[in-house]
Amino acid sequence: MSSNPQNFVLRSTLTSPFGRKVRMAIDVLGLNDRITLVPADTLDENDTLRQQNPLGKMPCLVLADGSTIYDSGVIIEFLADVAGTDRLLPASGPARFKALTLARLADGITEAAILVVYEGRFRDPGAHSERWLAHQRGKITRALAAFEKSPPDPGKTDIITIGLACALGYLDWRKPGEWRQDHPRLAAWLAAFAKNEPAFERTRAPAV
Ligand SMILES: N[C@@H](CCC(=O)N[C@@H](CS)C(=O)NCC(=O)O)C(=O)O
Repeated sequence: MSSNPQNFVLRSTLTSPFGRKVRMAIDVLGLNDRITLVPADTLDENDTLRQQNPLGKMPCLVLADGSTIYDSGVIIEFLADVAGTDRLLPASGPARFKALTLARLADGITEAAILVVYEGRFRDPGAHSERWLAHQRGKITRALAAFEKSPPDPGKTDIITIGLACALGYLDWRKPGEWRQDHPRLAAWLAAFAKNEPAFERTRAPAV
């Protein structure tokens, strides 16, 4: 490790599920001392987030030279590289691409859940599109079914389990739809994972 390690700024709220993925990775990789969390407001057009990430999305990692890295999966790969480990993602080969694909599947649950939540947040109640909501809920249901059929190892913390735990944590928190009843293996998986990986509880959004 370099004698003068670089520090970083993470733009994210404590409530962002994608931000939680990165905060979990930071914790697991032992990088807490090198990262300062600076909250972002995605709705504020004057927030520098929009210069740091033209998409205006968090999380966004700001390096010492002002350059930025996004999105959450890329940030996690970068931080694992900084920490000099491939424990979160195999370095190469079929296992790497299998892991990246499953990690994207988990992220897709969060993405669809966010769109369901945003429908309620951005549109007036009378303007909600049930068709659109059902379309997003279908993605969540199918992805949950895939993980229910074949849950990852709850004893392992990696890019898949971090993403899946944050997705399920977000479903529990924002409740875009009930998931526990129809996915008992996944509910048991989350409990086992949370027991094994304390970073999950440590990164839980604070109660409001
Ligand atoms: N694919 C992105 C998704 C990030 C994302 O959707 N973040 C949400 C907050 S959890 C956001 O910034 N939403 C504001 C917006 O979409 O304008 C990632 O993995 O980082």
